[in-house]
Amino acid sequence: MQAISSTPQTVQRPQLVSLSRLTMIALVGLALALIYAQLALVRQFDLALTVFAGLMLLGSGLVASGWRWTPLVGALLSALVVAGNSGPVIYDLTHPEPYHNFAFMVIAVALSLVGCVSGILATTQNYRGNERRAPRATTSYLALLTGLCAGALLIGALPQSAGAAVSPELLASLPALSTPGMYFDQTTLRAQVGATVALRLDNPHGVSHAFDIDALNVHIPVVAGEQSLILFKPEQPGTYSFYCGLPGHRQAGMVGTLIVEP
Ligand SMILES: [Cu+2]
Repeated sequence: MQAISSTPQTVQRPQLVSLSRLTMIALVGLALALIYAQLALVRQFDLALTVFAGLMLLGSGLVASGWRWTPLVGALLSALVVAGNSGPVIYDLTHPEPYHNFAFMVIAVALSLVGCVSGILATTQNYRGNERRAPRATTSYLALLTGLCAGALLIGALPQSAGAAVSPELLASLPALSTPGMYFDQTTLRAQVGATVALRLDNPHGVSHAFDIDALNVHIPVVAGEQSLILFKPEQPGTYSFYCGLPGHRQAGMVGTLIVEP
């Protein structure tokens, strides 16, 4: 047991165990990642990201205070970032095509994992009070996690190099479909059977969107502030629904109809 006086005036705060420091590093890393997401991915003020970043810094400060239970709060906060955004997290991790978003999410999830596990272990050590150093395997686990992240980032980068490239001039000359908010600016598109459909997908909105038609196997992501090329050739006449595949966006009204005429 640790020597902690029971009189409130002379309470001795325990020294930080190594894992508490690791929890703090993960929390600060997550805060920086959220700030980065706001600057580089969303490119506009986002209240949720700002609140989460503030919470991470607050959590890190709390862990630094040295109270025994605080790493557990750090662990919960680390887990909250990912669990509270599970939809976008799963979407970004399974869609490496907007690579910037994918890479960001891989690193954020890794930091969250580190913060969560180290926070729980640090709390356990704090209450047992007989071991202050991190377990020997910590370095190996961190190295393994870094390796897994690097592998995921490398694999995620592969389809990009194989993707079709189109010049900005050509892209600019195409008719556009835009996502100015949680909607498409056109809800009806028309096409001819056997004729190639080429559209520019403009996304002036501060969040990622996508143009998806399941029946035609068309899935075109577009990150915030960017443009993408929509290119497909319908072979069957009919009415198809297009939508944005980002979690919750379809339900929010990002849907439309493609009419393919014979
Ligand atoms: Cu969307």
